[in-house]
Amino acid sequence: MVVFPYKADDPAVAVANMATAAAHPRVRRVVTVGAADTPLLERVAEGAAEVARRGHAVVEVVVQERIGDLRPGKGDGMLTGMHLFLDSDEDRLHFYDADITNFDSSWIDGAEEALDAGYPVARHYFPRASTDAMITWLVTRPLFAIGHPHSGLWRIRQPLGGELALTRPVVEGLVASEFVARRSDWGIDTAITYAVAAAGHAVYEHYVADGKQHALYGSLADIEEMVWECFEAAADTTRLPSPAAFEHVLEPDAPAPPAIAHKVGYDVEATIHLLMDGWSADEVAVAESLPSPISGPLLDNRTRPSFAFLDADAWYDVLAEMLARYRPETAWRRVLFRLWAARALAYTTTDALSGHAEAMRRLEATVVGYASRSGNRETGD
Ligand code: GDX
Ligand code: MG
Repeated sequence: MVVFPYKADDPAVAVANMATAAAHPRVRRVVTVGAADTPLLERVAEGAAEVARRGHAVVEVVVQERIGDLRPGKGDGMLTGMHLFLDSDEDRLHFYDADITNFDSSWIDGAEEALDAGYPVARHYFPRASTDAMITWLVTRPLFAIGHPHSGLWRIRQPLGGELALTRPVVEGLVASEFVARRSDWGIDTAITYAVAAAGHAVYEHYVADGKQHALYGSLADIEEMVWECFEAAADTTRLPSPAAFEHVLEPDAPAPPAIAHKVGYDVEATIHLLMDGWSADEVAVAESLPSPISGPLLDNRTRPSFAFLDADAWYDVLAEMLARYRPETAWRRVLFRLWAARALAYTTTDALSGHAEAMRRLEATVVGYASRSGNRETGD
């Protein structure tokens, strides 16, 4: 069974992806789970009816249920997909984002091969521009490394990836997990990654050499909600037990194709304005409550751009402070977003200028360094 969570993407792309999945010989059921407030879902449903007439698979479009207790978002979409799967007699569940424009049968094949080989979890990973995936690189993997330094959790390459395949027992465990079942927002991917590792399942990461082509965002403001929801989910895992050792197979990667290596991930100038504009009194108060090496240069942004202070070491300190003090309230969320945007700018104007391969090497080395720094602190080394 293949599930596509869907919100406001191009309906033609979503329908084409449903058709690709429905034509796959292994696929018996394809479901697009739409957000409740998306008028475009009707267009997807019309296209899906046509796909259903042509192929062997059952093809459906449904509106997501209210399952979690956070913002109703992609998480409710994926959880609805999991419930439908458990109510069916299918034995494997694949998820793919609905907006992938280079989705073909090889994505399903790659995951099926890993499941055939006995892995209960297959995840796709792929080359990305060095300034893309700034939540993965600056939030999720660092927080996993800081919170669970001795676990393999932080080694998972794309812990936020929406492309993965799971066997039935894995889905049963996820639906039964309170931590996962409440995650109706962007935190769902983080929760799934953590819960799969915590359950001890072997994870196979399949490499898609061509990368994933999908709808791009304009400025980093478009993913502000994603930043804090992914932060909150990852921060919550730091209060849970560290996963014990689990098998993790990583298919070897390859140099990024030129189109990806040379792509700029976001608009730098627009992001500088995000950092500087619209400080509320509450945000200033939150920023002032942080230690002075962070609060001083951060608050300078009220009069001039200031982000060079956030090198990798300073970012570790910010994350550690945030883990200790953060509250899921507007002012904290806004300050977290500003700090994250500042760190993204600092990285983009230094490490990212050294070429794709070197920038990726430094990003990976930073995560490894965070795990040793946190691990050494725990053992008092
Ligand atoms: N049902 C439902 N409900 N689907 C949703 C909703 C929602 O409220 N919001 C988004 N989606 C769908 C969307 O249509 C797409 O198929 C998928 O979820 C991902 O959303 P998209 O807007 O394409 O996000 P983006 O920026 O491509 O993020 C993906 O990569 C991130 C990352 O790796 O950094 C996505 O898989 C994220 O979960 C992930 O954090
Ligand atoms: Mg997308």
